[in-house]
Amino acid sequence: LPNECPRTTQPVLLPNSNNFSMDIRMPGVIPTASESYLCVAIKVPTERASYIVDFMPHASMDTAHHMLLYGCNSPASTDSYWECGIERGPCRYDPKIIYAWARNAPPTKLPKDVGFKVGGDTTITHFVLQIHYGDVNAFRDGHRDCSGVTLRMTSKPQPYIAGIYLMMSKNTRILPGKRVTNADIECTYRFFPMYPFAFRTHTHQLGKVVSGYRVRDGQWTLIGRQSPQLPQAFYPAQNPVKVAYGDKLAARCVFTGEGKTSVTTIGGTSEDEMCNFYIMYYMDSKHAIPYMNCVEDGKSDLFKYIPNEANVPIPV
Ligand code: IYT
Ligand code: CU
Repeated sequence: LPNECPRTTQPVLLPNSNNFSMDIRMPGVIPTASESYLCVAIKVPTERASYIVDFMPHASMDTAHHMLLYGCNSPASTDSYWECGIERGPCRYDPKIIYAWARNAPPTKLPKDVGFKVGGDTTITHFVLQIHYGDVNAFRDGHRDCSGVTLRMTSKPQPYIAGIYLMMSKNTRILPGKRVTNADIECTYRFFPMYPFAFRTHTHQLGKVVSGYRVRDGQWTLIGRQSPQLPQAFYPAQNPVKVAYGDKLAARCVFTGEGKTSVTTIGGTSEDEMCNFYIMYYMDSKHAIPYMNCVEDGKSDLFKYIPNEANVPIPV
């Protein structure tokens, strides 16, 4: 029945086990403008910690362009759903991306014994699902959208904890007409080992290719390289690297200013740009850190040695 959505549910317990599932859905919405973003929040059970071990997306391919799942302390609204584009985001502060679905991209699978920890002593008390709707003409027939994601969860502590390492540029300026502008990001890793298993790239219109590497003893090992014009999901890491204390993490976004008549800077609108390389990793639960950021500009002497593939646009 097109106008009856399964309701966003509180945890559904499976008998005699630590396992349960949470269904996070749009509550039967009709987006009114094309390219709009809608968000819905649901409380995480917080009495004790739990672990997300699998994602099962349910998205209507004809209307949902992409879905992002965030964890946060405080959703940006208490409404049953809200517009969460540029003015109001998914969370009041500090959103943490957990999952991405994009049309025509393969599903993200967590490795065995790996879970995202939420609730309990973590700062994640709510999930917020954000859906970007494309062409809303598909809603002219009056049907309602219930796209979302079902999380398979367990209260059983997992041996490895999943996390996200976000690399982003703050200072990039793309000059109009200039064929190539690189945004380079670089940080030295100073924590217990992490094991990347998936990556996601994000730019707006001007991004051509985004690549991320581990650099150790002058040797560059690719974690992932993708066109940000392809569906912006998490893709499997291209090499099974271990990132250890003292390694460098380096990322490059290649932009073009061709066809532009004004300078483009980093910002939230589609007229601005972003340069993001996300690494999804796991760490031993004994000393796991669930979120890390790197916003340092890359130093040119390191990037002199970046493999040439990082400069080669991916045809789309
Ligand atoms: C300025 C910028 O690059 N913003 C990115 C990265 C970002 C994500 C999160 C920055 C912060 C965050 O808390 I989560 I501070 C950005 O907004 N990226 C979008 C989504 O918001 C995640 C994207 O699609 O990657
Ligand atoms: Cu962006």
